[in-house]
Amino acid sequence: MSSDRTKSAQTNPNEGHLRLSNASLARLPGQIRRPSYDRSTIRPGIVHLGIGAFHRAHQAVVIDDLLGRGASEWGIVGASLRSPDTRDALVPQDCLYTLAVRSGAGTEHRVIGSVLETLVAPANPERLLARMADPATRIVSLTVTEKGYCHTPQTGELDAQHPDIVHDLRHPDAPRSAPGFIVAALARRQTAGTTPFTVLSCDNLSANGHTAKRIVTQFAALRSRELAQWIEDEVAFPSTMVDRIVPETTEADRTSVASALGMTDAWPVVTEPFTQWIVEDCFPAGRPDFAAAGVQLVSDVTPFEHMKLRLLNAGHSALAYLGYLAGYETIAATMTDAHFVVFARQIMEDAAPTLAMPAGTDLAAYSASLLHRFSNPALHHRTWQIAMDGSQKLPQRLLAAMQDRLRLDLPIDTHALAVAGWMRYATAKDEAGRAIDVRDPIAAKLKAIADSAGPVADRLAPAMLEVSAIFGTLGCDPRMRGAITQALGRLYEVGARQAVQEFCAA
Ligand code: CS2
Repeated sequence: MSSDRTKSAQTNPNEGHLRLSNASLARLPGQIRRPSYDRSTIRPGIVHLGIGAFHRAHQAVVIDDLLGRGASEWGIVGASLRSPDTRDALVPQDCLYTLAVRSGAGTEHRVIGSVLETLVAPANPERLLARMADPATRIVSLTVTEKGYCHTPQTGELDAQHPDIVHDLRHPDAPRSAPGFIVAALARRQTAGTTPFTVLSCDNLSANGHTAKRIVTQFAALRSRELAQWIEDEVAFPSTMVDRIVPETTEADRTSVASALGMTDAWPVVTEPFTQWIVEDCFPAGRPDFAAAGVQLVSDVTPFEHMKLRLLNAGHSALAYLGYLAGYETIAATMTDAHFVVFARQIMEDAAPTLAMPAGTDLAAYSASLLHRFSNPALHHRTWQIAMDGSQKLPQRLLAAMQDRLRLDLPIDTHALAVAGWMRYATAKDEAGRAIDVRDPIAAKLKAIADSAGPVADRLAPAMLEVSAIFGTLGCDPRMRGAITQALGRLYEVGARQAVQEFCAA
């Protein structure tokens, strides 16, 4: 999930025009779906950390459906851990917002009412902690992106040197990080004798529940052994697989939503028709009747999570780096190039033997549906947006499959070209020598490596492979070195477009 903070969200488009709100709901055109329930009767039961576009287009829609079926104690309090932009956009409209579902067939608009309150953690950490510690809160869910876990992506362990973790240990009652807030709130509940909430990670991490549990307990142990043990024993961290493509909202989206609504919505979210949520059914503190809203409840989500990370997200990242370098602005534009379609399909085919799916799973059909979704011409999903935070995404999307393929003695050329694409992108210079605005927690380190190696595959690839937080010991494997150096060499010699074309012809 990528950040959807944009400067434009701070402005109030069409100032002076009618604004979406509880009071203006009745003035929406009749065909626009809106909350079917009385919002004033809804009580919060979920605190969500990371209230960006993804949450609002995915989990909050499921909850909106459930509120419509009478689950009135499961409203959402949404918190931003950094920027006030979402709160500033939503509060004047009573936290209502529009979901615009787009496909080639047109756009369907729906107003979502499940978010009851929005908080900004840095502005008032105490208020958020109080909400999380409130016995009415039975689920704390998260979409804080990969880097929000303050972990080492390769190992999944807490990074105890992370500046936010260091800060949160010093200021346990005014934390900054997601683990800091969760541990502080759980500590309060333990002291008060309140049952703990369930922690529901909805980020694209491998084994996201296990990873969240490991990080939260490791952080708690730095505060108190006893607290860590209590969390270990008492707190549930079900894993989930979440899926819906949600590009950043643009000014053009705001304008088109305003014209459909006949009123202004400062921050609508735009998405595709497809949505999927698979959740491990482990909620000792209770949960809404998720299944009634189409959520799949399973006992082990791991195979589905790996399938999605290694087919969808891997395909996305491969298209994002190589597509960006080839000059394509969006995923849909990249997919108009037949060679990139073949390449993305090959990434998926190569990942398939590394998966252990339940009987009856049709990976070929799943891959075909992904290629169809990637081609959705109505979504403006920028390659640049998906390219963000590569250091945090590569391990679970591309490297885990490469490791498994090496173990199975299978070639890794397809994935090597995608990783080489990331390396070239991370140098922060495109094929025409223009600067790339690389967003990544270790962007500066990557650029320094690139600057000292120069644009020479034989030097750059091994130097990048030494970044152990990303590659771990896999970076030392001579087969990795060989395949990635060769792929990067082609990227420097002929450019991404031709390298992909040659790859498909081979
Ligand atoms: C994307 C994901 O930005 C990215 O890295 O790959 O946000 C992707 O769109 C979602 O995981 C789809 O469910």
